[in-house]
Amino acid sequence: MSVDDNANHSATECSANLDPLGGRSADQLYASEREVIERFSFDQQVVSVFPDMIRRSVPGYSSIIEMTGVLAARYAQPDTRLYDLGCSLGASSLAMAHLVHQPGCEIISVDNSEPMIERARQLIDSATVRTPITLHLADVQQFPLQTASVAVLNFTLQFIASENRDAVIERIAAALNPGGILVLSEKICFEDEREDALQRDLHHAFKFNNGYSRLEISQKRTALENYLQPETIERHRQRLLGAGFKSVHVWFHCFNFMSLVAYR
Ligand code: GEK
Repeated sequence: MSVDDNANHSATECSANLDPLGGRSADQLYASEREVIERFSFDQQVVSVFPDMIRRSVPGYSSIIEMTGVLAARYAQPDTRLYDLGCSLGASSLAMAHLVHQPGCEIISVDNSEPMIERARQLIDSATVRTPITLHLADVQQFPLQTASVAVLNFTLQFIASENRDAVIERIAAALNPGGILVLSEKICFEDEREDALQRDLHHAFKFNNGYSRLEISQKRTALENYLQPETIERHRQRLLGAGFKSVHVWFHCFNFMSLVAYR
């Protein structure tokens, strides 16, 4: 069954939108028909509904965040940095901060959206954590990286222009100590066209099931076109190995979303 087979479902039906970041606003940004659909941007409107939006749009989002903390707790090395690049409201940072117990660690969280960082600051200031978090408003493509044991790119690389992705991964590889890891989570595409179409349709069914209407799904897809650019798992693997990571292990995969660990 395709998502188009169920026409009467709408975002307003989704009232259970509590989330680990404390956001309670339902995402209805694309619920009304828009004459002009501008490119998606991480602005104040998006920030105000972001926890609900990402949870209802990314299969396995909560597990990926939780396991980012579990992975960081295993691979963090004393007196090193842990980077959360494209941190949004700091979900991955908080997951790491709760679980990382190694002494002298610091979590450095970077995002280039000012409203995101402002809201993240409020959430992080009100949390009690084991490992401190420092927030930076900056572009991850320029942000200087120092000696680290863990780097996280949870759904961020997909928003960086394809031609700049090698450089971002190379800089992360250079900053990571031997034994360190990169957690990379991304929306992906498939070489085979039919497989690609099927996985995209299943993702739309997931969103539909989470209360997004066909109109919302279609308008959001238009807003993300040419901005969120997915790549195949193979392309990611080649880039990571080319940058000097020793091995790459996909630990989560659902439809056209995956998360991998790259070992330095
Ligand atoms: C989470 N990791 O909750 N430099 C810095 N930040 C950027 C850049 C850039 N060049 N490009 C995009 N961003 C988070 C979710 S959301 C994913 C990450 C999504 C930021 C952008 O401002 C946004 O906050 C984030 O990357 C992507 O686990 O919304 O699909």
